[in-house]
Amino acid sequence: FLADRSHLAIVAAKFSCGAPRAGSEKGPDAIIKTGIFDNIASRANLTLSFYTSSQDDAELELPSDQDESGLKRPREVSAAAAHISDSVYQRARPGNFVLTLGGDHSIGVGTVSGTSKAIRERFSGRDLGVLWIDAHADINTPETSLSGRLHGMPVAFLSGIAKSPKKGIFDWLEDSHLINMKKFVYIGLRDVDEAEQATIARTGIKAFTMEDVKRFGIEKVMDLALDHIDHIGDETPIHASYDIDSLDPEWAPSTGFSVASGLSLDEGVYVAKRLYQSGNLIALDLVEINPDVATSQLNVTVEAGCKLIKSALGA
Ligand code: HAR
Ligand code: MN
Ligand code: MN
Ligand code: MN
Repeated sequence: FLADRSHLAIVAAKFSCGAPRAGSEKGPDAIIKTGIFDNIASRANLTLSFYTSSQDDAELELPSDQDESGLKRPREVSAAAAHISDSVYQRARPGNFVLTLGGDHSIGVGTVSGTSKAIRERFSGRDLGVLWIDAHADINTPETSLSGRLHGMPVAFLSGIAKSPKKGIFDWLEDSHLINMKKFVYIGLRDVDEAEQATIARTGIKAFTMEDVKRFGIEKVMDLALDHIDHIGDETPIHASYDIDSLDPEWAPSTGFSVASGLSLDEGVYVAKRLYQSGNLIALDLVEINPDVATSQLNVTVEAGCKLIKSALGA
């Protein structure tokens, strides 16, 4: 196994500044409150460490939340992501498995850049593989985004397709943070903006839409996805960034951008199990659970999230 599975570093990323509506900053506590980690630790003989990074944390000193360059709250989001990036890097560098609980998906700029840098150092220059499981492609740039919201852009910044538009806005991203898009795969797409579709087609990014899942079945899609990331079988380390809205709204109603016809919970769990079985999973994000949306069914969403986490950890 590429990560030390006897220690789990949990990062609670309590941020929602990258999304149009607040609430997902309460996602981490909704998961932690279930007691899932006590169960996992006692059953799997695992030690845990928790780290919380919050937008209310005075220590963070987030800059003011003004809109700029067509972006909503870019300095806040950039500063938070930089902080997360370093937190994840510090934990992944010695070989811990890092689980980050979001938060909106703008924190993905932080999590994936952190493991990317750590993996390059741990394995002398190796590239990270990334599985992005999401209804959305999150690959808008400041120029193409119709919303200006940064949770719709993390993949663009991680790939270098989007550049820092200004000093203080994602100018902390170094080459070692960026990912090789040849080792990047989407699963679950079904709400992709026109400009995003053009970017995916132009750059040849591997994408399995929900149509593909329906046509080929999730088993075949995972075969192809894992094979794409690791086609020479040299054990490419994998970071999975799991947006809960990849699941069908039936299983994940409490999220900001539900899209119909998503993954069933069984399919979502299968994805997580295959990641565990690959032996190459070194980090997992679970993002976009929003306790303020469909609050009466929050337990359904949280239960689904817990199943995904447990499956990816082999618990
Ligand atoms: N594509 C739209 C935009 O850029 C909506 C993005 C919504 N993103 C998430 N995360 N919920 O996947 O604004
Ligand atoms: Mn997303
Ligand atoms: Mn999404
Ligand atoms: Mn193979």
